[in-house]
Amino acid sequence: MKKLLQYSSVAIVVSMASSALAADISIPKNTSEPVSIYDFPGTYFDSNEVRPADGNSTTRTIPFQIQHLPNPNAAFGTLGEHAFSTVSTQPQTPSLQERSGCPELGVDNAIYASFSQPGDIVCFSTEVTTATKLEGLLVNIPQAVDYNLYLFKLEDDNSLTPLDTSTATASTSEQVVHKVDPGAYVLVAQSVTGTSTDQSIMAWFAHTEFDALEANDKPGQATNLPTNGKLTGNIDNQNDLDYFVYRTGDNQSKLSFNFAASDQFSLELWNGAGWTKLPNNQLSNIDVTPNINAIFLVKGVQANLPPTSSQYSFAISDPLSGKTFTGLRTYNNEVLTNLLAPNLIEAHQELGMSGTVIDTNGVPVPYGIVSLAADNINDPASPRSLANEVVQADENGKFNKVLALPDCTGASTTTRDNRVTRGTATRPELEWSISWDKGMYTYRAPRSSQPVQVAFAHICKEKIIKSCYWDRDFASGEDKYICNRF
Ligand SMILES: [Ca+2]
Ligand SMILES: [Ca+2]
Repeated sequence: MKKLLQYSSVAIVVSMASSALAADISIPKNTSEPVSIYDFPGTYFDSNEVRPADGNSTTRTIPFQIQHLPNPNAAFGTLGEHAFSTVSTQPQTPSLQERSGCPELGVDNAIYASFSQPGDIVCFSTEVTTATKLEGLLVNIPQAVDYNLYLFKLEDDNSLTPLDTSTATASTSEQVVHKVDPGAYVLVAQSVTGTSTDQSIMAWFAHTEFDALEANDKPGQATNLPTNGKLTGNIDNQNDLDYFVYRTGDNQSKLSFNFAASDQFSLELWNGAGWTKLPNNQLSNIDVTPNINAIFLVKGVQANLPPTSSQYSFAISDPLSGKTFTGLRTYNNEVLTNLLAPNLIEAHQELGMSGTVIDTNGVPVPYGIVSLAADNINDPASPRSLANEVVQADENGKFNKVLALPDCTGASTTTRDNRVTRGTATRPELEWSISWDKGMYTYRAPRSSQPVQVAFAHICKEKIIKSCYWDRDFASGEDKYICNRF
């Protein structure tokens, strides 16, 4: 029953409470230090509501009866009967306990664990049948001792693959979390230094209603946020913590985000010494420096926990990372003749400009900054500004803004008829005199190498100068062509 773990370096004898069973289990010796939130610099957000760094060390309550480990010999007694059966010719499938050296204990169970000397191990195993976020806890760790906690997958060849480790040195609790597929898993607690007669409590939990971003319950498991994007998640149990890390880019100076959630959810930002509470359902734009990690934490509000079916949405971006656009639509809703030229937008006082701003990867930029402009280009060498607006897109990178255009007199005057060939009294042929300026509208993203620029007609005045129609004299049967000039 030799178990070889990845990175195995030291073999340690497993000894379980009242156990005659022993197996050699190798604990990975040189596991990397757990990622601590203290390793991260802070990000400043202007707020008075800051929670101290250690305010998160809530005492974990175990919501079920704590057992003593079952006697492992019982399993062998059962096996012995089968082994001596003369009827059975089937090879016996080894039990989880035989395969792992650790007694079986279903998820959502807790036991008392005690260690008589450094090196002692307490462990148990289980079979998981559905995809689950598996959480292991070791709590009530006495003062002046150091215990560690490990979660393993028990492979088909009975080797153990480490999934998560918790090796804090001066903590009263250790936690391991991993999202697992159906299979066999083993939770191992080991005494590292010190001895105590006090019992600790060891438990594991199966959380099945987890979101796609799990497992991210510890800083070292933080979900990487995209430069630009929107994520949704939930709180899958009262102790669920969702850590997120946002890495700012080489040239990034601004960070925009919005946490769309009910007041049953809470979003915090690590400031280097504590957790700053951030507002829900409010767009925030903050200053950042390039190449830093901003750490966000989503929690359920303990006094008013959200159900697992309730979602939060977190949109975040570098608002100055827009490169170009998709779905541009420029429009005018005024009543104008549109007689100057096909496909030429005419605008008198209003020019609507809309689209989606996207980054170099083609991803929409939530809250992306976009510059919209309209210019008079009667003299193309010296454009004159008609309107200029900087707008911020919505959480999907979409924007829609109507620019207000000023009055004008018109450098060009064009005469056009209204495309009616044989006018009637109710639908006469009209001749329009249109005074207008040459205009150019511009969509510009912060990282545009070339802005989108299109000509339009800035209409100053449209006036009917002649109206003609055919009028029938029913007495004579003659048609008369009648024109009015204005
Ligand atoms: Ca979650
Ligand atoms: Ca989580």
